[in-house]
Amino acid sequence: MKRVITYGTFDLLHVGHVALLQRARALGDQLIVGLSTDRFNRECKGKECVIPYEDRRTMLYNLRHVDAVIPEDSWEQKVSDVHKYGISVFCIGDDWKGKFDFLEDEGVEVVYLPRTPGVSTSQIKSKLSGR
Ligand code: C2G
Repeated sequence: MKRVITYGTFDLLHVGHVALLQRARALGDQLIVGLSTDRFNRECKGKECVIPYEDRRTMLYNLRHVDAVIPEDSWEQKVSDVHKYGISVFCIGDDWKGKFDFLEDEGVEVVYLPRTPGVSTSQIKSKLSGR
C-alpha cells in the first residue's frame, strides 16, 4: 500500500486544487490530505479562510481522489505524520519547490507538481469583490 500525503488550505476549492489532488493520488494507492485548520491559516499562514475547516474537509473528503483528511495545525507535524501514517510519497505544488526536501531524510519521496496556471483562490476572491 503506497500512501501519498499532501497539505494545503483548499479554500474556495477550484480546478487547480482538484488537478493537484488527482495527480497526487496517481502517485500511489491512497491519498491523505493534511488540511490547514482555520487557526493555522490565521495564525501561521496569514490567510483568512472564506470556507470553514469542517466544510472544506467535507468537500475534500467527498472527492474521488481523496482517501483521508487530517488537520494541519503546525508547520512541524509533517515529520511525525509521515511516520504515523506510513507515507511513501509527499507531494505539493511547485510553488513550494525545495521547501520540504528534508522529508527525504525520513525515507519519503518528495514530489513537486506544476501548479495549474490561471486559477487561484485569491483570483476568485478578487473577481467576487469586483476588483
Ligand atoms: N495549487 C495548484 N494550482 C493552483 C493553486 C494551487 O496546483 N492554481 C496547489 C498548491 O500548490 C498546493 C495545493 O494546490 O499544493 C493547495 O493550495 P493552497 O490551498 O494554496 O495550499 P498552500 O497555502 O500552498 O498550503 O504545509 C503546506 C501548506 O499547508 C500548503
